[in-house]
Amino acid sequence: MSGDAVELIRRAAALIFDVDGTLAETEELHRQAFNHAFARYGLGWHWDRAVYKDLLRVTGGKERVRAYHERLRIAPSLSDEDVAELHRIKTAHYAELIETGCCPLRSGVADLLAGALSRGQRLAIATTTSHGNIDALLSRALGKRWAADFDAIVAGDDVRHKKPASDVYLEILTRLKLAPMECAAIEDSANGLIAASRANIPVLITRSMFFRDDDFTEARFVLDDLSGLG
Ligand code: XBP
Ligand code: MG
Repeated sequence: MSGDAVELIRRAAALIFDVDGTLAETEELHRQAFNHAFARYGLGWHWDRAVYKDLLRVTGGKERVRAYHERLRIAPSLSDEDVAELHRIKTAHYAELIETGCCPLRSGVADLLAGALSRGQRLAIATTTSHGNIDALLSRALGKRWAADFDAIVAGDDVRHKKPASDVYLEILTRLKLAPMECAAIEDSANGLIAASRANIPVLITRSMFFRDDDFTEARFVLDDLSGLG
C-alpha cells in the first residue's frame, strides 16, 4: 500500500465514488442482464465478455445498445421506444441478479466507507448508472438506509452529458460546495478518470475486471483494490 495514497484519501474533505467496477464488480451482471433483455426481446444478440469489454467504452446502457446497433451491417430497425423497453427489461433483471446477493462490495470498500465516516469525511457518488441500480446494489450491501451516509448522489440521467464528460463531477462539487482539490475521486475506468480529471479532482484508480488495461497515466494512484485505505 502506498502511504501517499492513504494520505490522499485521508486528507480529502469528501470522497467521491464511482459505482460500477469501483464499489462492486457489477459489469458482469450488467452484461448478463443485457443478454437476458436481448433474448426476451427476440433480438438474437449476445454480448460475450470480449464484445462487452469493447462496448464499455460507450458509457450508459441505452447508449451502449444504440452504439452496438449502429455497428451491425444488417440490423432490425430499433426505435427509441424499443431501446427504452430493452433497457427497462435489462434494469429489472439486473435488480433481480443483485438481489440474489452474488455481487458483494469489493475488497476494502466497506472499511473505507466506515473509516471515512468515522473521520468526519463526507461521502458522494458520481456514476453513469441509474439511481435505481445504485439503490439495488447498496441496499443489498449496506442496508436500506445506506443513502443517509451520502451527502450527494449524482447519476447519469441527472446531467446532460455522461462520463467521460465532467458533468457528474461538477454537479457533485456544486452540491457539496467544495473545491476540486478538497476531494478525491475513486474510479475504475479511463472514462471515469477523464471525467474527474476534467473537473480537476485528484483520482485514485482501483483496477477492475473489464478496465484493468485502460490508460491510467493521469491518475494520482493506481491500486489493485481499496483494501488497507480504511
Ligand atoms: C458504468 C456504466 C453503466 C453500466 C450500465 O458507469 O457505464 O452504463 O455499464 O448501467 P460507472 P446502465 O462506472 O460510471 O457507474 O444500463 O444503467 O446505464
Ligand atoms: Mg466504473
